[in-house]
Amino acid sequence: MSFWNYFLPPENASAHGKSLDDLTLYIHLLMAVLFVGWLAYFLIAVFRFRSSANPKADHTGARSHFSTYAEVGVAAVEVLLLLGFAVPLWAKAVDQFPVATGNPETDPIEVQIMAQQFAWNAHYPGPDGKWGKQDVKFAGSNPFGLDPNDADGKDDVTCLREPFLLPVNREVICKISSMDVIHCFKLPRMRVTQDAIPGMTIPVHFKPTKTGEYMIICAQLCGNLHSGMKGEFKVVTAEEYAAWYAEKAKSGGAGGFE
Ligand SMILES: [Cu+2]
Repeated sequence: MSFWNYFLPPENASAHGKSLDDLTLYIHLLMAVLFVGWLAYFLIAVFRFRSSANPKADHTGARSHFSTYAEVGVAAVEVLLLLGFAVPLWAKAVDQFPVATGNPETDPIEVQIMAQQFAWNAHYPGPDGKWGKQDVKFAGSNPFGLDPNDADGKDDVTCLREPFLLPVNREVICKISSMDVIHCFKLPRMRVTQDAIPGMTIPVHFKPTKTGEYMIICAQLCGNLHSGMKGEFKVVTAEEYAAWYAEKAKSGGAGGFE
């Protein structure tokens, strides 16, 4: 690893990650320009208004209206950036949320992610595509509150405190929730960060573009073992994923929580 890698984010492995990395770079460049500009202005002011050249204080100050016009100009540019770019781009990003079309080969993979002190759990609907019934009264036996007697839940795939798998080059929707306190589902190499809030289910989507093993970290201080709240998931080929999913559907499932 080179010296500069310590200052850079980990290598991107998702489809949308490049745009986020570019945005981070542009913001840093803009900040660098502002830093140099303001520093230059500060040095000019310190030199020009030094006490030896201005022995007597000037109580009137600036006489032109330039600063007022500059303020109005800056405000106008900011309104343009917000209404002309930020709001439309955000609306476009929201519209790009992947939707299922009924094709099991290409539909987005949906995974429910349940955070708990201090681990990560994943839940898939299983080969029947139907989520098992969930109720808080079953949360004592499993973090998802899966009903052990529900037929739809028998083939559900659950990964409790163990790595889960995702296929490469396919949209994934993670539905994030928490069973105790506020955590944060952070996948550094997927450029995904979403708070996990008890009582809420918040979807995030991404598309992994490289196979490999990836880390989940908790990005909200959530208790005394927060720093150890790590999880893992693997991005594999479509075939490996299908084989794992079929195998897991046999052994996992809500029936196992009786
Ligand atoms: Cu946490």
